[in-house]
Amino acid sequence: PEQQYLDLMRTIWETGSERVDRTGIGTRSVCGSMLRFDLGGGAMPLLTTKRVYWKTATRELLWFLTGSTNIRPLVLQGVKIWNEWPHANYVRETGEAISLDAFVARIADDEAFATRWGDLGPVYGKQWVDWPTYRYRADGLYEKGEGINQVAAVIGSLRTSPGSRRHIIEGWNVAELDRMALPPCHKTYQFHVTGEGADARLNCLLYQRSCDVALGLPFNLWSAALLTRMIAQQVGMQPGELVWMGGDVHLYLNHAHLIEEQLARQPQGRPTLRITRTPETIFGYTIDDFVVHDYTPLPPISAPVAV
Ligand code: THF
Repeated sequence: PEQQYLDLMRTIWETGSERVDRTGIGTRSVCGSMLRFDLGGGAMPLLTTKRVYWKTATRELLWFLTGSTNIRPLVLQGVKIWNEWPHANYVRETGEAISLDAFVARIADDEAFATRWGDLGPVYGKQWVDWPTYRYRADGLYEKGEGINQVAAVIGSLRTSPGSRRHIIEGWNVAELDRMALPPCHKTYQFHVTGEGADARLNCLLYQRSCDVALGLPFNLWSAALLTRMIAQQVGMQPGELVWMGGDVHLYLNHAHLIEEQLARQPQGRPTLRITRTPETIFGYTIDDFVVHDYTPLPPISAPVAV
């Protein structure tokens, strides 16, 4: 299964079209790609050709499910993956030349500062569990309605009408894109059920509009598979297949050392995930509920994230 990832990486590196992207770093990019992973038997798309910090990715997913869009809860858990964006925003808006580390320390120490400067806008967490709605009044104006919890709704629809073709969690709220630090990359999750009763299997198709194959995709695959496992557990189904589809699928030019090193490595066995407890709801999981077995990856390969 991991070979698909390595093949994709090689294809982009060897044949991708080179261009300058939003970040100014430059990428090699292809349009459209698909990966498929069987999640049966506890299998997870967890790369072994470099160490992937699956607990970090798991904490991020649990943070999405809380509805939070502020980096502070992540910072307090030592998760650094979203820090660059609020830092860049702070430096741009205030002109203060504060280092990333000093900025992050302030987010941790000063709650009011974090409230003002640690928010990413209405990103994943907000859209997943509290998508805004509007109630139109008789006079033609409208007021704010109840938010929609898409995750809870999908769990409900999987239980009541498993054969539905509308089991969708959508992050791309067109009206709010301009207030997001970054519009969603992994934007649409569609769930699909095959088989019935005790044999029912939950499949997930993720459409990702933009994909940083070297840094982001290992996290994105883990998280999508984990979300599928959690939802399957909640609705009493077996995990089926994860189908990943990418739109602009790219490698950053400053990740060359990572790419060359990783492509020279061989996959190391088949890691599995055990979920040790079934919480009452999808919102009740904690980091300690997840145990990974048989994960003996090759060493991490660090590379800078493009902001
Ligand atoms: N922007 C870009 N350019 N790439 C991305 O992967 C990305 N994301 C999220 C939003 N914007 C993105 C942020 N997710 C790492 C991993 C995921 C991220 C951001 C950064 C990262 O640096 N990973 C390192 C270290 C991990 C750690 O220190 O815990 C790694 O080696 O994996 C993709 O959705």
